[in-house]
Amino acid sequence: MERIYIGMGSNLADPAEQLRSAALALARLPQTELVGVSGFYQSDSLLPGQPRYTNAVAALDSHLAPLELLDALQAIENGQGRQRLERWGPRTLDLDIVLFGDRLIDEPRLKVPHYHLQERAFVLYPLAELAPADLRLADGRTLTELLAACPFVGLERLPAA
Ligand code: A4P
Ligand code: MG
Repeated sequence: MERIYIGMGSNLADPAEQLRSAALALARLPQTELVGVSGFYQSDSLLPGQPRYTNAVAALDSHLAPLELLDALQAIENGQGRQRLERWGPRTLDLDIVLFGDRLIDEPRLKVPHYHLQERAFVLYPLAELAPADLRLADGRTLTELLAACPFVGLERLPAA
């Protein structure tokens, strides 16, 4: 059983509802328990000309292997109407494996920790609601250090629905 953090993002078709549906789908995964879901945060898209994003992080305890989990996440994305028309295009749902226990994974289909974790406030701040502050990445940095280097700028925490 390993503690896994999933980054969730949506900027189409009622993003908050997309994230709530995704959390229900995560809770139904086999060999997996949904431990928690952070609050929802809105921010501008990193790419200009796209609608604002709503992001959150979910914590799971799971016996699934990393690639089994990736397959399951992609099935959930597809089930919620994700269309991959262009890389980084707007999307109904994006599910990224942010952390998988303390594993370092470097496979063609899966890089963990997620490559942009340290520069993305919309992942770090929701993650901090669920993870211990002394959580340590494989490279030795703690979550507290990552937060200190990534200001809470441009993020808006939405009131609980
Ligand atoms: N992949 C590799 N590592 C992972 C991982 N740790 N978790 C591979 C999930 N997938 C991983 O992803 C492309 C491929 O990455 C997958 O097939 C998988 O094998 P994708 O979801 O199909 O494509 P994408 O999401 O367009 O690319 P990517 O690189 O995941 O985009 P990002 O980095 O997620 O950026 N602005 C705000 N405010 N909030 C956002 O959430 N997101 C993006 C998209 C841009 N701007 C944003 C946000
Ligand atoms: Mg993605």
